[in-house]
Order: sequence, then C-alpha cells, then structure tokens
Amino acid sequence: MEDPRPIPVVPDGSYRTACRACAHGSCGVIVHVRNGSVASIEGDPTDPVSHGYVCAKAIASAEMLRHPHRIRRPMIREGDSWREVPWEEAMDFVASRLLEIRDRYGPEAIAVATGTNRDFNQWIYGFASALGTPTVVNAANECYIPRVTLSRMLVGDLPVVDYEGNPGLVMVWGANPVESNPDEYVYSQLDGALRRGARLIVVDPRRTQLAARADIWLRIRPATDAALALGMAKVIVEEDLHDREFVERHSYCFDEFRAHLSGISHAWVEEVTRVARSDYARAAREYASVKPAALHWGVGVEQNVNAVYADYALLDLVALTGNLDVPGGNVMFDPPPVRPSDSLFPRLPAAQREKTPGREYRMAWEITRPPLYLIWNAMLTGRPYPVRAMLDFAANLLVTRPNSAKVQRALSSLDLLVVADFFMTPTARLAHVVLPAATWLEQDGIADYRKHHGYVSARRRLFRFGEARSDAEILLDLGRRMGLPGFKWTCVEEALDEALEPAGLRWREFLRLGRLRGSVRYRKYVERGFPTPSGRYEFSSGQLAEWGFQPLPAFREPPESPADPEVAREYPMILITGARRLPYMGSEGRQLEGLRRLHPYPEVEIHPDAAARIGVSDGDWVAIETRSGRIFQRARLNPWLDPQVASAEYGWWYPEIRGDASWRASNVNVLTDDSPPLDPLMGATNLRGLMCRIRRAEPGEIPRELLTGGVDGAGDPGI
Ligand SMILES: Nc1nc2c(c(=O)[nH]1)N[C@H]1C(S)=C(S)[C@@H](COP(=O)(O)OP(=O)(O)OC[C@H]3O[C@@H](n4cnc5c(=O)[nH]c(N)nc54)[C@H](O)[C@@H]3O)O[C@H]1N2
Ligand SMILES: Nc1nc2c(c(=O)[nH]1)N[C@H]1C(S)=C(S)[C@@H](COP(=O)(O)OP(=O)(O)OC[C@H]3O[C@@H](n4cnc5c(=O)[nH]c(N)nc54)[C@H](O)[C@@H]3O)O[C@H]1N2
Ligand code: SF4
Ligand SMILES: [Mo]
Repeated sequence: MEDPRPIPVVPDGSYRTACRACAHGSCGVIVHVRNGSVASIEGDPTDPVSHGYVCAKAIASAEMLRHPHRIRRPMIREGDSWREVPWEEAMDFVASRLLEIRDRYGPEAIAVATGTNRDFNQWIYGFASALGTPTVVNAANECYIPRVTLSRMLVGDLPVVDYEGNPGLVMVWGANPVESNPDEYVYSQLDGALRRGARLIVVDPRRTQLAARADIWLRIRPATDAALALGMAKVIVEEDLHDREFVERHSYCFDEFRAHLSGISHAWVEEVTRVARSDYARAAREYASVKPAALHWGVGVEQNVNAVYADYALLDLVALTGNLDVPGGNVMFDPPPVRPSDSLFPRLPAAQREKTPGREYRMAWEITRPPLYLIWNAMLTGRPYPVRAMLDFAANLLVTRPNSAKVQRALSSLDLLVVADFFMTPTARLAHVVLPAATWLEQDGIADYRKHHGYVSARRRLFRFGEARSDAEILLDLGRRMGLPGFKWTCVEEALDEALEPAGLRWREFLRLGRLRGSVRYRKYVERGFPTPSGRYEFSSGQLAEWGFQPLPAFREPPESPADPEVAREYPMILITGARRLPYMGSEGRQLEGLRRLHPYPEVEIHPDAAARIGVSDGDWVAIETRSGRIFQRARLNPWLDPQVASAEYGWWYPEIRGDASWRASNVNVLTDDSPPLDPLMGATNLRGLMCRIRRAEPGEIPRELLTGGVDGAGDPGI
C-alpha cells in the first residue's frame, strides 16, 4: 500500500489552533509539528473557553491524520467495486448528474444532508438554498435545535451559562459535560465553577460522575423532564421564591402560568417523574435562592416527544428566578463581529420554501428542518415529491438516525448518493460517489462560527493528506460548476475574508489574532425587550397560540410508556439510547486504536437486580429488543439505576466487520423509530424513554468477530 503520510504545509514549530475532533468543543490547542509530523497536541491554557482542556479524541487526531484506511481520493462506484478518479472527473460527474436530476424533477429532488452542527455547515445549508431545495437532512430534530429555536422565539437567542460570571449554583439537567462537551461548553468551565465553590444540582436518570459530585441528584424517569420542571416551577411560585421584579416588569401572562401550575398536583409530578416531592422541592428552593444560578441543560431533555415543552418549562425556570441574561446566569451573548453565516449565501426562494414537507411540525417547518421520516418517505414513495439524489457531508446516517433499517432502504433507492467523509462508513458504502474530506488539522476556517457563546477562533491548515479537501472547498467547487447563485468566490479564503468584514480583518490577519468576541452585556431586555408579540418574556407564548398550539408547557406520556400495561408486558424496561462516552464522537473513532483500546465494545447499563433476573453478569453480551429490532451490547451493571431503566450506547458500528452486521449488530438506532407521534413542534423522536426488553445473548447470535475479540482497532477499510 502506498505511504499515506500526511504532508505538512507549515515548517516545524508550535501552532495555536482549534480542535474539532468532536465537532463540538473547539478547544484551543497547540499542535507541535516536528520532523514534518504531529509530535503532540496539547491544550492551550490561554483559551478563554477551554482553559487548557484537551481530551482523548484530540490526542487521537494524530492517528486519524495518517490512518491507512482514510479515503484518499475521490471514488466512483462501478458495480461492486470502486474506481479512484481525479477530482476533476468526480466533480464533473456529480455536477452533471445533479443538474440532470434538478432539471427533470426540480431542485427539491436533491436532498442535502449533514450531521451535528459542524463549522462548515453554512456551506451545506448555503448550497441547499442556492440550489433551491428545502429537502434538508440534519440532526435538528434529534439534537438541541428545539432549544435553540424556542429560545430565539422567546428570548432572542440561546441563553448559555455565563461561567465567567461565576454562578453560585449550576443545575446540570440532562447533560453530561464530563464525557461530552456539547456546543458552547467545555467541562473545564463547570469544573472551575465547582472548584470556586458553586453548588451543584444534577437531573439525570444515571448517576454520572458529575451526579456523584452533586449536592442534589434527582434521578428522573427518562423523558419526563417537562413534568419535573413544571413541578419545580410550582414549588417556586407556591413558596413565593420567584423574582418579583423580573416577573412584574418584564414578563407577560404570569397569572396564567400560576393557574396552569395550580392545575397540576405534586402527587402527579412524583408519580410521573419518580422523583420525591421533598427532593425536587429542595432543588427548586436552592435554585431559586442562590444568586446567580445557572442552568446547564443538554439533549437528555430534548430527545423525546416532549422536547419543545420541556425546553419551555426549563426556560421558564430561568426567567422565573431572574437568572436570565444576568452575570453568572444564562446569558444571550451578542455575536462576535463576523457576518452571520446565512448572510453569505442567497436565501431559499419563497416558492421552494413553501414546499418544505411537514408544515404541521410548525417550528421545524419555519426553519426548513422537516422531520426525517418525511424525507425517507419521499425517497421511497415519491410523495409529496420525488427525492432522487442526496449529497451527504459529514453524516453517518445509517448509524446516527432513528430507524436505521428504513434509512438504509431509503438511501439505497436513490439514483445518486454522494458522501464526503474520512472513512468508508456504512453510509459511504451505499454511495455512488465518495469524496475524501479533510480533518480539522487539514483546513483553514472560523471555529465556532455558528455558536452562541459569542466567540470565534481561527483554525489553521497544518497538513495535507492524500487528495482530501475541506468540505467548504468541495462545495465551493461544486457550486461554481453548477453555476449556483452566490458561489462567486474563487477560493475559500475569499469567503473567509468576507465573513470577517465587520471586524475589519482579513483571514490572514485573523489567523494572527486568533480570536474575536462580541461585547458582553447583560439584561439587554431592559432596553431591547423580548422578541415576542408582547415584547416581554411570555409565560404563555403568543406565537405558539397563533400557530394553534398549546401556549404553555405541558407534559404528555411518551408513545411507549411503562404506564401502558400492554406495552410494558412485552417490553418492560425503559431505554435511554445515546448517553455519550468520552472516547467517541457519535459514530466516529471506532477505527482509531488509541480510542478503541479505551473502550472496545458498546455497553448497556442495567441494574444488578434486572441482570440477576435474566441470569446476566457484568460484561456478558445481551440482546436488546424493541418493537423495531434487536441489537447486542455488553451488560455493565450499575446499582444506582432505577431497576426498570437501561442505558445503551449509540453510534456503534464495526469498521472491522464486512457486510450488514457491521452496522446492524450493535447500532442502537436499529431499535429506535422515526414515525409519529413525534414532538408536535419540532418532530423530535423518542431516543430517550422507549420501551425494550433485555435478555442474555446466545453465542450463535452474535457476530463471530465480536466474541473472539478479533477486533483489530485499525479495522477493515470496508471498500
Ligand atoms: N439513538 C440516538 N441517535 C442519535 C443521538 C442519540 O443520542 N441517540 N444523538 C443525535 C445527535 S444529538 C446528533 S447531533 C447526531 C449526530 O450524528 P452525526 O453527525 O451523523 O454523527 P457522527 O457519527 O459524529 O458524524 C458522521 C460522520 O461525519 C464524518 N465527519 C466528521 N467530521 C467531518 C467533516 O468535517 N467533514 C466530513 N465530510 N465528514 C466528517 C465522520 O467520519 C462520521 O462518519 O446523532 C443523533 N442520533
Ligand atoms: N464524547 C462525546 N462528546 C459529544 C458527543 C459524543 O457523541 N461523544 N456528541 C456531541 C453531541 S451531537 C451532542 S448533542 C452533545 C450532547 O451532550 P449532552 O447534551 O451533555 O448530552 P448526553 O451526553 O447525550 O446526555 C447527557 C445526560 O442525559 C442523561 N439523560 C438521558 N435521558 C434523560 C432524560 O430523559 N432526562 C434527563 N434529565 N437526562 C437524561 C444521560 O444519562 C446523560 O448523562 O455532546 C456532544 N459531545
Ligand atoms: S472536547 Fe472536542 S474539541 Fe475539545 S479537545 Fe476533545 S475532541 Fe477536541
Ligand atoms: Mo447533537
């Protein structure tokens, strides 16, 4: 095999840049380049967000950079094999096929897909708008976009914890920043606050490392966060602990909210959430009395059919206690002086926007993020319109989207699937064209461009690997070839210059400067008001009412519930899918020995009593079954869990296994469903709180490679 060594584009030295091995943290790092290769990657202690934090994924990036199984050249499928082709040929092929499909069926027949919020995403959304397609597949309905969209509607932007403002208490709700550093946050910030003496409340069905450190841990039943938040609001209002000044001067419909809370009983909250009233009342009192207090919430809250109302109830807690936009509370930070990412590209024409499927999921529809089942259906049935092609940049859809079997059917039905990735993922294996993407060490870009903490920083290209190109480079090339409006730049650097115009900087200057931040101002609502119909914080949303939705947050039982005896008889356990583990981002990293060694197999946490009932010991392989399918993971016994709750890992596929078992054997999305009922506003599916059964796995059922431990971290390229 030809030497895959990366080529440095800088002389030996130490370079400040922004990590992106997890698509989220953008931790400031210093990459030491010696003898033309990465000697080490260390945390940058001067970074104002990450403060020198660095994790195993960042360290493993050096292995990733030179991994022998990375895609090195564009490839076009020929029957069952792949032909490596020059970029020119690949781009011409893709552009001409896409134009044919556009001319025949309309631009909406071309889906564009991406995964989690990555720094290049404005290019893929810009490409979709310029092309004129509303058929956008991303993680909006599964991730934290319900929180972002609702926050924009009610308070202008996502209120992020102001760790620099020294919160006296942090309530971590459905988040686990020790293992996952979601958008806007890095664990070092929370750790710093706790070391400075902040109190800690954790709301999580699992006793995470953080929960073990907490003053109060509320072991909530999965998917009942809306009910618990309402219960806490009820305590605060009943005991007159709310911030009177905020409520009187800046809010609207408080009396309706109070009446709404009177309509629920504490007995109901206890029964639904399985948290004792005395415990959540204590948490509510602390959260309402310590000033300032911050709410650090995560997707544990959102990945279920109550997503938007759970977010609303949490936002109410922040507002009610006067912790909105105050130092050390939850702040809507002003953006840095860069052009908003969507202003760089043309807007989706109104007539095309109107075609977005799923208008009934109104909040998702407004932002052109239709629930995914509608797009898979369109591929499979041609209704409401045919979808015949998909460009997939950075999404391993077969593993990370609910109902994997259906995703496979839908993608396999396309006339053209183009995937840009680092490796031959199960999704890439279905493609007609695969394109080699550049990692964070191989590209110039503005880090955290689309985040909400007010910072951006510079990420610089240090290496080239094979013929890999950054996603921005690929999409710019494709857009130009197709003659799309707005794709005017001759190189990505010109677009970066344009993005930086408001700061009066060009890319090269920003690279030297390294970082920009918007001005930090608090209580901006005093001057600006809120972006609601009333101009105040609305405890009852005028916008939701106008759309015909229940205007105050409410809870409904998940579609599969332990409260339904018929379901519970067959599937007695409540399943969480996807609590994160530090070594892996989503479905990534299973090829990297440095990470796989840390965590070689997927684990499902179950209570020892539940394990004893099915004759399972710690480390045994078990079968997890739902109405949708069956997978295998290894049991990890955890005495702190509710004995009825199990927590399985997500993102698992085995690069070392050929064939469908690679993505079917342990992929938790074989168990999830994508069909209604969904969250009525955002179309979120139940990734937390579905019903399952767990039993001992029979040796014959499990792929041989897993039992013999024949997992070679380097894996099989799968080509
Ligand atoms: N059951 C269940 N499902 C879930 C979740 C869950 O908790 N449970 N979480 C959901 C959430 S919150 C999210 S955001 C999604 C995440 O879903 P995805 O974003 O699809 O997750 P990843 O596996 O991280 O990334 C997909 C692919 O992108 C490639 N990649 C990474 N960076 C780049 C890049 O810069 N360019 C290119 N071209 N490719 C790149 C990786 O190699 C990987 O194959 O999953 C969702 N699905
Ligand atoms: N290492 C690593 N880091 C990541 C990712 C990754 O895959 N790996 N993914 C990135 C992505 S896409 C995202 S969106 C963020 C997500 O990061 P976070 O928002 O922190 O979310 P998770 O880590 O998925 O889950 C947080 C906690 O929610 C708990 N939980 C599960 N169900 C419920 C529930 O119903 N209610 C409550 N209150 N809690 C519940 C879980 O037990 C878990 O401890 O992380 C990002 N960072
Ligand atoms: S949390 Fe993410 S950005 Fe930060 S060091 Fe780890 S992989 Fe890199
Ligand atoms: Mo996410």
